Amino acid sequence: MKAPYQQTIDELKVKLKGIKYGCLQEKSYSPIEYVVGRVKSTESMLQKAELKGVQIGVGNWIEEVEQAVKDIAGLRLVSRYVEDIREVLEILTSREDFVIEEVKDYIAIPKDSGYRSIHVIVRYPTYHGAVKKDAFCEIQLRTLAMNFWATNEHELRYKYDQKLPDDMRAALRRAADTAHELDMQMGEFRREIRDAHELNLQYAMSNEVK
Ligand code: 0O2
Repeated sequence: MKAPYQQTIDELKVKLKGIKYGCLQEKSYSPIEYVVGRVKSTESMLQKAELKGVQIGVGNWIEEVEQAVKDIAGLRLVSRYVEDIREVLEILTSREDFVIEEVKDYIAIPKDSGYRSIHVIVRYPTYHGAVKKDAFCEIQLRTLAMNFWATNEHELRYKYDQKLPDDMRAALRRAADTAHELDMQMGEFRREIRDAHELNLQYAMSNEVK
């Protein structure tokens, strides 16, 4: 049952890396720093399906699991700047090799935990054996700072069996806001560098004309 999802990850990883290398070739900069992917563990998949009301082992339960859990296939695109994430989202929206089902913008409205990211749920056609199968895949778009926070918070949550103590939850929320401030500051520095670079170019060109 998981094979088409592994294939989805393998194929989309190559395609999304194509965005990175194409941009690097074209303008010596890529809005994607790196791409990672995984197929969800069976345990985590069944747990999530049960939370969403699927009765495991009853009726058409495998199909129900696949409908309920949209991140059996999961890819993550990590960028340097929030601006880059918006650019990547635009590129994904223009693609014709998958259909975007839903976009969840947890940067505009962060989760209560402080989690920030953009999730793009896509439907991707795989050809497995002689059969065509549309597989859902969740593509998470994060900055390096968002990913640093989320990776640590995820690990802590598992350590505490999903029940983080209140003081730790509050501290993690503050840390998420700090990571967001850092993203904003870095974005500002980048704009300043870009403006200075453009001024230099204009100055050099005006001197050439003289
Ligand atoms: P894992 O281990 O990453 O696979 P919904 O379908 O909207 O009812 P769902 O399916 O939970 O809700 O989707 P959502 O909210 O978009 O979250 C899916 C994934 O986003 C999670 O997968 C995490 O990877 C990540 N995520 C969401 N919220 C948080 C958060 O508060 N902290 C961290 N660190 N990650 C988060 P799973 O299933 O948790 O597990």
